[in-house]
Amino acid sequence: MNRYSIKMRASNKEEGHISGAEKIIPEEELEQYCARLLSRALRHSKGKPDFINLKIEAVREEEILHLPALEVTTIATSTPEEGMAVVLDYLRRLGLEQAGEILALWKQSYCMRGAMLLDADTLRRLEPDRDRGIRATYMDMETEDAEKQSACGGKNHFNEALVLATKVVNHPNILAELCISDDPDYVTGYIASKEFGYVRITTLKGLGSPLGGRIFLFRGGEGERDDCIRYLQQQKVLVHVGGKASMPALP
Ligand code: PML
Ligand code: MG
Repeated sequence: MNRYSIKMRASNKEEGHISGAEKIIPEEELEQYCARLLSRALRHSKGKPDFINLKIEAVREEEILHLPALEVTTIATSTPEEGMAVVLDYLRRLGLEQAGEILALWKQSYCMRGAMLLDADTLRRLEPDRDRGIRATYMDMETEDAEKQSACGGKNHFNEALVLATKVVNHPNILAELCISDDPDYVTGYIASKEFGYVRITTLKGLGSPLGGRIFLFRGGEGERDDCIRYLQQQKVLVHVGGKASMPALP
């Protein structure tokens, strides 16, 4: 099957970044998805874009890594403090003694476009560009059409985050991912790892706060870091919900 990667990003001079999304879809759905992503860019609550970029690239089947979606658990919390205590507990389950220090560093990711890549042991930041951070990209969810289309109509925080987290924590040198949304109306966040899957925490920040960011916790050497960054930014991944299959071997 011929597939294409589509990436959309929209911005304007007042707001800066307004909206972004990506898909990996069969050729016959390309025109339909371009129209949907354009519509998403044009109708965003943050404002009207004065710049929209649609990037379309062919993807060969053999380039795609197929992964089963992480198992999802939801933990109900009613305050950000309770939510943070849950994250702390899961970090400790991973044997990370500096869990408190890791939580304190999370704030540094709030103004970044991508995620912080943090050495879980030395707590050294490993991103080559600290403002940009590391952007995990080239990934999508493989589901029945109806579900996928509804997910594409507007932003579906949960689906998009599950896809991203599944890709990220499947790299052998990533221990976990931590995420707080930067959407002021969205207070659910998560911690994900291969050990315990995707743990949704229903309140991880205060309503109305635009502050959010991601940390990818890394363990490994210099060469592994470069390989990990290449995987996060370039490996094409399709995440299967309720199924499993893996084509190219994991890096
Ligand atoms: C974002 O893209 O703003 C992050 C979304 C986090 C989703 C958490 C969830 O609903 O499970
Ligand atoms: Mg966001």
